[in-house]
Amino acid sequence: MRTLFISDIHLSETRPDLTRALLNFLHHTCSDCDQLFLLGDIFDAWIGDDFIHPDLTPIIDALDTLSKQGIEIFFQHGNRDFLVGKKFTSRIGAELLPEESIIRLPDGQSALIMHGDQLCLDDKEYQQFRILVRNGDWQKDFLSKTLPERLEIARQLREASKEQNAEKSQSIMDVNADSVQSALKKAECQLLIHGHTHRPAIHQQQLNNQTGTRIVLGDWDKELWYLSCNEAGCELLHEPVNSTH
Ligand code: LP5
Ligand code: MN
Repeated sequence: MRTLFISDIHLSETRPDLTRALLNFLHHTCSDCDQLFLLGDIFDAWIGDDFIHPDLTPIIDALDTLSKQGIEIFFQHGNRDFLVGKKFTSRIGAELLPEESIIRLPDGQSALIMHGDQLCLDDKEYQQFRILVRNGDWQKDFLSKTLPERLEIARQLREASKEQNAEKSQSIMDVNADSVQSALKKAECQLLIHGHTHRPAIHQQQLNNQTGTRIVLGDWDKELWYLSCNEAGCELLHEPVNSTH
C-alpha cells in the first residue's frame, strides 16, 4: 500500500515545465500507488469549473486515467483553487475532501491533512480575506460574472497579494504554533500534513505529553516535492522539476 501527497504545484499556462513535470509524476511515480492526495494550490488560479485552460487538459485526462485504473484520488482546496467544485472532481474521478480531514496512513497512523493557509493566524489581513472569499454568496456572485471579468479579478488579486506579501515578514506568513497545537488536539492526532508555506520540512513538536509531527510539503517552483507513505512510514522526497524517468 502506497499513498502519495502533493500540493502547491501552481499549474498555469505560463509554466509548461510544471505541466510536464506533473504528467511525468502521474505516469511514473503514481503508477504503482494506491492513493493520491492533492492538498491544494495544484492550480495557480481556479476561477470556476467552467473554465479550464486547454494547456491543462492533459493533466485532467491523466488524473482521470489514474482514477479509472483504481487509484483513489482526493482533493483539498488551497487558497488559489478553493473554487474547485464537484463538477471538476467528478471529471477526474476524485473525491473533494473537507478542508480539514483525518485519514489513516498505510502504517496505521492517523493524520490530519489540510492545505495549511488556515493555520497562518498571524496573517490577519489574509484571514479576513479568506473569510470573505470562502463565503457562499460571495462565491456565487463571483461565479456569475463573465470569464473576462473573473480573469481580471483574479489578476488583480494576484497583484495585490504579491505586493502585500513583499511587505509581510516571513514569520507572519508561517503557521501559528498555537493553531497547530489546537488543530492536532481537536483532531486527536499526532501527525499533521500540510502545504501552503512552501517550506518543506518535518517538524517535531511537543504536544501535551507526546511528540507531535508536522510534515510540510514543498511547492514545485524549483523542485518537485512529494510525500510517500507506506507500511514502514513516510518519506518527504524531492527531484528536479526537469528530471526525466
Ligand atoms: O497566494 P500567495 O502565495 O501570493 O499568498 C497567499 C495569500 N494570498 C492569497 C490571494 C491569492 O494569491 C489570490 C489569487 C486567487 C486566485 C483565485 C481567483 C479566483 C477566486 C477569486 C475570488 C476572490 O490567497 C496571502 C498570504 C500568503 O498566501 C501567505 O500565507 O499572505 O494573503 C494576501 O495576500 C491577502 C492580502 O493580505 C489581503 C487581501 C487583499 C485583497 C485586495 C483586494 C483587491 C481588489 C480585487 C478586486 C476584487
Ligand atoms: Mn497556498
